[in-house]
Amino acid sequence: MNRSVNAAAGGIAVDPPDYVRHRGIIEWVGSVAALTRPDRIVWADGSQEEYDRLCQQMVDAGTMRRLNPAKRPNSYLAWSDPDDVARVEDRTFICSQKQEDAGPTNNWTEPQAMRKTLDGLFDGCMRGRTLYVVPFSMGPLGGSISQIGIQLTDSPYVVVSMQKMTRMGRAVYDVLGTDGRFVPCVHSVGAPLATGQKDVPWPCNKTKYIVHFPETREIWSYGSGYGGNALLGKKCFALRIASTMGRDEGWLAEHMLILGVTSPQGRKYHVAAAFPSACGKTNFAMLIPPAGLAGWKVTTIGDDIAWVKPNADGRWYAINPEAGYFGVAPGTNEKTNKNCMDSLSEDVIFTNVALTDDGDVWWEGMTKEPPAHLIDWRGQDWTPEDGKAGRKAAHPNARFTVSATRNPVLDPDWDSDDGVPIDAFIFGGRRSTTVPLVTEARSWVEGVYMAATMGSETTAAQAGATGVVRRDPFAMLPFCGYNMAEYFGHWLRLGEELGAGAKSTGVPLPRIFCVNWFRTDENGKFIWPGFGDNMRVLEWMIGRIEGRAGGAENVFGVSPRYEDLNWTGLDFPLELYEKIASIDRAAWKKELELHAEHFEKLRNGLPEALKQVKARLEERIAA
Ligand code: SAT
Ligand code: MN
Repeated sequence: MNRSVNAAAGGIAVDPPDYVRHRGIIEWVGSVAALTRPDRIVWADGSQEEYDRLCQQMVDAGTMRRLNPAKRPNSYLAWSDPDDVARVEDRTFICSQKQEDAGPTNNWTEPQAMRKTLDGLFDGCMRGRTLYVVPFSMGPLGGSISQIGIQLTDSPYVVVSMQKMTRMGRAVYDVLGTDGRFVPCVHSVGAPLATGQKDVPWPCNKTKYIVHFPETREIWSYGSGYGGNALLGKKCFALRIASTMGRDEGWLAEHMLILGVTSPQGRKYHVAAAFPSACGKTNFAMLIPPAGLAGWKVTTIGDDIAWVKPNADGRWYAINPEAGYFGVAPGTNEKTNKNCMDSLSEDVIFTNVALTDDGDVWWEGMTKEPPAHLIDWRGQDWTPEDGKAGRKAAHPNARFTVSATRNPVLDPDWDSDDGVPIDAFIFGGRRSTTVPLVTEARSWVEGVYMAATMGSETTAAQAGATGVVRRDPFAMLPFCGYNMAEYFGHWLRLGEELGAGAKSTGVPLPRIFCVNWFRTDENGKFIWPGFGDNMRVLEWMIGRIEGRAGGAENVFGVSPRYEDLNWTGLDFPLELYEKIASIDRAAWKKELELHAEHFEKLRNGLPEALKQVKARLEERIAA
């Protein structure tokens, strides 16, 4: 068998290990090797030995440095190319057969034309490099909601990152057997090496393409080694391809954290919450309740992505398809997220943070006072004077990559095969004005409307300008693999189906809440303390679910009055609360005009029910 495959691979030895019995995979690897021409093929097995060996290899090559083992055991720091620091949304494509299936929010190219472009780019692109075959499971191996992918990559940084971020390794082939379904993911940094050419620490290419073929469930990524551009299990598979699978198969792939919250009475609930990138999902998922709310407990199931499946028992079960966290480092500290800092004490890959003189890491916001001297993420000397002049020591989108099992508040069910039942969905954008602290939707349709019209100010997680308000429906704008209007319809339909089913099962639909932690005062300072104090909002939500928390109806739904929130241990006077809870009619008139523009853009296939909600809101605001 190997000989014919090797011939098909253009003479490169494919040599699959004995435990790979899936002919389709072997042939596919051969065909990609024939196109990309790597020097060799390595079948990654996910072992510790492999991880250590690749890290050592990258240390030798200058891609990573080992941190001081006395300070940060088994940890590494990588600095990327300054042009490869975030997801590239304008280089991300959904290549469905028909343009209307990608919809107006996605870049689209006709699939045959894109394949031609990719063939050109990938032709010989791995010369001088190793092609790694990386098998991974999104979700527990063999779990009822899980899916399998195989990533081919010429980046060892990606291989070790995938080992932290997914269930990666040879056991995946046992689940696949001889013919199991997998999503093929092809990735190259796009930097072939001529014979004798010296490599650079972070190879990448100015030309970047992050391409999805939703009908054939394929991913091709070229030119970047960073984050969601390169760790293809994450946004490309678990959101863009999986959202399309979910549309076809009746489930949801969402940009949501999942947390467990246990009341002082010992009742446990599960909440899934959607926020755009770099808006504190990891902090919310690891929240430590403030002293005044002792007795409440929050545990993490996931920090970025949720796959949610309605079940015959009338409930919605969710898993975290990932196995690690690729979180934003800047701003994280012992106060804002102690659990996260504890997770980062050892066995971490840091990217684009600063290096201290004693071989540890530092980033803006990690400590009040910066160290007297650092090497910044570009490898240059840095002192607090540079900081005052506005030069950051860590890139604002600097990240840590760490296994979920390092999290001290990891939920005992985080790895459960069938997921956890969801009691509420939360949607939150980053808005310095207009949107109040928290509102509960009156109905499923109004909740879907809130999520569908959500706006958020952009962050460093995406290349381009920051702080610009854009519509980011369901926090899925860069991640929905099909027509956004149709996606709204999918949410409405699932709600209808389960809502109808609720009559027989007696299980109500999950509640929908909309939140905004980010209102600012005249000086641009956040008014709401956020972080642990978000527990106050969570407590109110649980109170609503249990039917005991009060609230007042406004134009959008139900929000807590000042007295409906638990203020124990926090000095937050009514006049401040009014600043973050108020609804300014003039601002909302403007906001609804933006909703109108947004709906106009999405008019093809926009569900009638959402237009009706909008008309009702306009009437209420005018009244
Ligand atoms: O770079 S990632 O896409 O993985 C992170 C994010 O934007 O949420
Ligand atoms: Mn994310």
